[in-house]
Amino acid sequence: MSEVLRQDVAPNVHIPEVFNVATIMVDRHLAEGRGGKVAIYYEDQEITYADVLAFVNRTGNALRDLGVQIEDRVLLLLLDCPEFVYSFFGAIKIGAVPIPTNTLLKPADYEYMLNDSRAVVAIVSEALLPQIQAIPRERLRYLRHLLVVGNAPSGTLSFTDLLERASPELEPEPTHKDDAAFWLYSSGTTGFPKGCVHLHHDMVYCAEYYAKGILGIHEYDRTYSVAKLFFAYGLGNALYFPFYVGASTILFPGPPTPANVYWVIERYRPTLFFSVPTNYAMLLAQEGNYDLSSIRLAVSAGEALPPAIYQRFLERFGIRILDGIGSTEVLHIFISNRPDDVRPGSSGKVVPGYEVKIVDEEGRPVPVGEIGDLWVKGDSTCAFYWNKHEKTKETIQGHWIRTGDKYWQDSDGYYWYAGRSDDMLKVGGMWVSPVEVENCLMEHEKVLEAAVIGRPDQDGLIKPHAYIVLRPGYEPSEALAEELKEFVRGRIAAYKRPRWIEFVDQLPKTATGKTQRFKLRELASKRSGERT
Ligand code: 3UK
Repeated sequence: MSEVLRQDVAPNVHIPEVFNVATIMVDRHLAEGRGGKVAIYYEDQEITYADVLAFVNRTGNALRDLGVQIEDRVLLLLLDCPEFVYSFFGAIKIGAVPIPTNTLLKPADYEYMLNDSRAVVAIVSEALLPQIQAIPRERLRYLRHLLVVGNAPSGTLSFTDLLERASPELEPEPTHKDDAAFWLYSSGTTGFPKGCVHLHHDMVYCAEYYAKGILGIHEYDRTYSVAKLFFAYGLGNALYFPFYVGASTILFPGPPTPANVYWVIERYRPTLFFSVPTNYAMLLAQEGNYDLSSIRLAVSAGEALPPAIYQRFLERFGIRILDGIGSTEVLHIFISNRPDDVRPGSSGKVVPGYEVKIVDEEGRPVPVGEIGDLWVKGDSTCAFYWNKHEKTKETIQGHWIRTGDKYWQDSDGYYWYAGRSDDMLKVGGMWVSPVEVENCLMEHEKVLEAAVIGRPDQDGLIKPHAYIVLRPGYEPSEALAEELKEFVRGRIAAYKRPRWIEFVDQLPKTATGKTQRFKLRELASKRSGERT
C-alpha cells in the first residue's frame, strides 16, 4: 500500500483494489518513523502517532467485541477530542462505517439518523448524552450499545473502560477501495437529511488534490479548524489532511467564541487555520492585539466570503484568506483561491483533479459571464444517498454531480457564487431549511402563517428573517417577536432561529397557494436599497 503514498504529486492518485484508508492515515506513520511525532494537541496532552495507532486499534477491537461487523454503522456524536479520532479510524479499520453527526441538533434529529442509518453503536460525549437519552429507547430499533466518552451512567458503557480491556494490536479489515468508509448527513429544503455514503478512496483524493495540491500541506504543519470535525469541511481540515501527511492537529472541544479561537491560536500556534465567514467576522469584531504570526495560510468555506471581511482581515493581520467552495457530497473543496492568486469575492479557480461546468436548464454550457447551474466531477464524490434513490438520481448523473449552486465564470477563469437554486440558506456555514423554520413557527398558537428568507446582516452574511401572519385576535409586538425567536430556539437547532421577525397582514402566494419566497426576497432587497 505504501507505494500509493510515495507518489506524492497530485495528478495521479493510484489506489489499489484492496485498500483500508485507516492504514494510510494511521498505521503508515509508524513504518515511516513518525511514531514519536505529535499527531494531536488536546488540552495539555501531546498524543503521538504511536499512541493514536494503539488507541485506534483498541477502539476497533472494542467495537468488534461488542459485535460490530464489517459494514455496520457506528454513529458518532462527539465534541472535537481524541476519542473522535480513535472512533472514526477504529471503526473504519474493522470495515465498519462511522457517521459523525452535528453536535448542535435536537433529539428528533438524532432519532432519525440512528434509525435511518441503523447504527448498532453510538459513541457520545458525556455533555451531549441528554440529547440521546431524551429519545424513548423503544423508538430506536437498531441501536444496541451506547458508549459514553466521559462519565457513563447506568444503561451505557464507558468508552475508556472498554478501551482499557481491548488489545492494542489489530489487523485491518481488507476492505475494497470502493467500500463505504463513512457517512455524513446533509440537509435539504424539505424532508429528512440525506446520508452521503463516502468510500475508502475519497479522503485520499481530497488530501492529495486540495490539501497537498492547493495548500501544500506537509508534515511540519499544524492544523486548527474552527469548523468542527463533524462537518465534512472540519473532518478534512483537522483530521484526514494532517493525518495524510503526518502533520499535527489541534483539537478544541469548546465553542468557537472569538476569545476561545484567539486563545487556541496563541497557545498552540497553528500554521494552517480554517474557519467560516461568520467566524472571521466575529474575530474581526473582537478588539485587542492577537498574535496570529504562526498562520501561514487561512481558509474560508461553507458560504461565500464577503470581500470586506477579506480586506479587513488582510489589513489587521496581514493574512489573505483563501475562499473555496466544497460540499458534503464532494467531500471537500473543489474550486479555490490560491496562496499566490486570490480574487476577493470569488471562489477562485477549479482545483486540479476536478472538472466543473456551468450549464443552463438543458445541461448546455452557458457563455462566460452568464449565470448557470454549477456541476462538478471528481473522484471524491459520495457514491449515493442512503435509501434515497430518487434524490440520488436527481443529484448524481454519471460522473457529474449537481451542486445546487448558481455560479458564473469571469473572463479570467475565476468562479463567482450567485446563490442557490433551492431556497436553502447557509447560516454560519450550516444549512438552514426555510421550510423547517416556518413549520416550527407555525406550531406556535399565535402564528397563522410564516415565511422565512435569508437576509444579509451588517457584514453581508445571511441570517434567517421570518415574516409572520398572526391568527385573528393577536397583536404584533416586540415581546411577541422575542417569544417567537425563543420558541424556535427551544424546538430546533438554535442556529436556525430567525434573527428578525416581521409581522405582515398576508404573504405573497402563487395561484396554488404556495408561498413565494422570491417575492419576499425582492421586497427585502428593494427596502434595503432604499435605506442605503
Ligand atoms: C455552499 C459555498 C459560496 C454552497 C463544505 C468546504 O460547506 C460545505 O459543505 P455543505 O454540504 O454545503 C455545501 C454548499 O455550501 N458553500 C460552501 N462553500 C462555499 N458557497 N462560497 C463558498 N466558499 O451552496 C455549497 O453547495 O455544508 C465546505 C469543504 C467541505 C464542505 N463539505
